[in-house]
Amino acid sequence: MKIEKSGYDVWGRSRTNGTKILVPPYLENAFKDMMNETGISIKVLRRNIKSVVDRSRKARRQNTRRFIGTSKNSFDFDRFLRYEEIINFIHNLVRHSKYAEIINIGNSFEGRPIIGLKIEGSKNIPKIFIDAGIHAREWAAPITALYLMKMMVDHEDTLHEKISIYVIPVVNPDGYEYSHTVDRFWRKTRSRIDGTECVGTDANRNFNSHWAEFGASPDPCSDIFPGLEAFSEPETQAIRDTILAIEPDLYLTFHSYGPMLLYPWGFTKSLPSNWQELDKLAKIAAHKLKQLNGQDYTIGSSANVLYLASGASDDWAMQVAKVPLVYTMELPDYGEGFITPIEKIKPMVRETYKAFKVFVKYVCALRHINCS
Ligand code: 0X9
Ligand code: ZN
Repeated sequence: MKIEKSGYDVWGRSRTNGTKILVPPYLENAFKDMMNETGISIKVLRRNIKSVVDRSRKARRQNTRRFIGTSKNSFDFDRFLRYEEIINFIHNLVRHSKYAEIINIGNSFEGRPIIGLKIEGSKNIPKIFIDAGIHAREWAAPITALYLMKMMVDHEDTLHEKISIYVIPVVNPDGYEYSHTVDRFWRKTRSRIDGTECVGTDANRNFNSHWAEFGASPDPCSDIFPGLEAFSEPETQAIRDTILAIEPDLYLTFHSYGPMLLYPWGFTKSLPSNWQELDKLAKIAAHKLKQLNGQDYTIGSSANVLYLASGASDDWAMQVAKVPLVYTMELPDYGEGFITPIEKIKPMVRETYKAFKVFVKYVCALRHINCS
């Protein structure tokens, strides 16, 4: 039986750590029977995930303070933000910056603007493009992107005219909002197609690189439905067009959960020609990630350390857009998968910033620029 089709929710699937599956209560017995029959051993990690969701909701309410319209530092990374708050956060940063500008790269299926921040210098300096929130429920990703934006603005005098950085913190705002308001574990976009009640496409299967070949399901109800065709989603079109226009030296896409620092390919276990460079740089970044809070990032190509899955933004960026350095960063799991405890936000974003600085330094050094 295809697990993706059936009301089960596959969370993390790893060659080394097994697969975590969210089983709805009404399927518990059927699931146990199925695993018994196939001889797969199971371990119940948590009986009632709703209690975890409720707890994190309560914490969010408690930490909701008014920061809109005040100084750029008033949001203290002590809760997750709704999309409107994220937009306000970005506007605030720009208001307090000399160089940062808002970028609007398109609209989501439901019409939300997909916005971000850039600090752009002259043509011949290195460029980094970062996105987050392709997957709705992975809230660790957008909050990390916001922190990087804040740090960029804080250090803008050093960065300006040395490197251009572009950050889109929520690629899939419709899904992100839906994961706040209706279904905490929503993954896909919220696009509708004729002939099915099922909603959404997995944006990270919708890119035109071996589209729909691996790790995808033709069932629109599946969480890994790649869409009816490549780039069917306005969100992936926006990322495609932006990457093609910028031609970055490095593309970093934030997901959760890992911790893993993945490089292409996801469509084959073969490695890209520059895998040694990718691996070496990832190891330097992982060293920094470990230094601060002891996080142990797994490094490798997606297909080798995670699973075969094609049509993802990272593969497309390297294969089609010819971005030389590409990573998917799966931010850490703190025991509850996609529910990052709010007290872990600060350690997570701070350690990620350390790794980000490694990437900045590296792409600058390639062009003999000192960005530290
Ligand atoms: O499956 C994904 O899209 C990513 N993992 S997640 O749990 N965040 O959904 C991993 C994508 C890795 N890259 C490729 N397979 N190309
Ligand atoms: Zn993801």
